[in-house]
Amino acid sequence: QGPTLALVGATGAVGTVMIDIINGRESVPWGEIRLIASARSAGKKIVVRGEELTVIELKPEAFDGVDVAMFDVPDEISAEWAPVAAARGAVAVDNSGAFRLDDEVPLVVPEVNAAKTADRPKGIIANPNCTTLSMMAALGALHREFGLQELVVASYQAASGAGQDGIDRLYAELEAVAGKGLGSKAGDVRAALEAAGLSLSDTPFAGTPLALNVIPSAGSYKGDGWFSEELKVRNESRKILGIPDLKVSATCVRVPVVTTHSLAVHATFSREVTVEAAHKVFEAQPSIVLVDDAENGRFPSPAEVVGGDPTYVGRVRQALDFPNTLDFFVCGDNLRKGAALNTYEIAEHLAPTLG
Ligand code: 2RA
Repeated sequence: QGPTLALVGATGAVGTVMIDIINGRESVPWGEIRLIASARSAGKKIVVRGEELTVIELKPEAFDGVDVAMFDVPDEISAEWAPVAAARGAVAVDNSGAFRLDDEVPLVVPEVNAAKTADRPKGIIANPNCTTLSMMAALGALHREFGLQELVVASYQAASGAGQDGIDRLYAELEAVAGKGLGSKAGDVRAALEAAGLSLSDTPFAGTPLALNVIPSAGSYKGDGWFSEELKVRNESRKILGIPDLKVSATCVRVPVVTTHSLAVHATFSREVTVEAAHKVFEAQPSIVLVDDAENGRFPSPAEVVGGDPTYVGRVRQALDFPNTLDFFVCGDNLRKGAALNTYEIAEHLAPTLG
């Protein structure tokens, strides 16, 4: 017998990946595993580690006897129910945005700041947004060695960041434009989508075609020119790395990729960093795979690494005019390390301390 693990949102997109991760583990530290979802999904049967489990409805009693409750649900559901789980004695590990910037809730990436899991006055631990997470293993490792001072990033975010609707929309758009020789005349992609009945007024992508395009808008507009994804990169990076005044500027862009976010990172350190030294740091970090032989066409790209657990790093360069600055490119599966995997790794880290 080990501690009891609950998964809230077991039937959602990230919940499904979570079950896949649990099923793929060689061994798990849990006794009971409990699946929880909305009344609509309660009663569904899902096989977890060879055992058919029945999804139970989200109610306060569902948390009785639970040691760790992982939440993969929208912000407002987490905001209401993570405190309920905590009040019933569980540690809530929350993948929504509801608590990430709460001073009494640690924001954790285990390979960067696992020790923070012990300091959880609300009984809640938050999982970062997938865009921030995709670069944290790499930045955390570099920061430990060289002291990060400034961070400028551009993201290339996959359609699945907008959930299943985002994936469905991308596939539908690709089908509508395929084989028509479009993309050389302003507005021709938009016209083809509209002709195919794909209205641009209800797309998850800012009213803009994603097929044959890139969109410099991710998340919701927050004023002064900034989108929520850009502010999350800034605020969450500062909190995870423990550098409250870190200088950060981000531009977040949606690209026609199904799953796996990428980021071009321009990171400045307190001392000179060579490519060789950076390679050594990346090679010593077990959750990073270094794919860096640009001369021979070897670098990470989403379609080549999707479905993988590690953070893939390549194109590592010492910035030509800035000796303390490294440029590099990272890819991370936004549904795995970016969401389900990191949440599960936090739960796994807690397991020996509970039950
Ligand atoms: C996105 N990062 O890619 C968000 C999902 N949480 O839209």
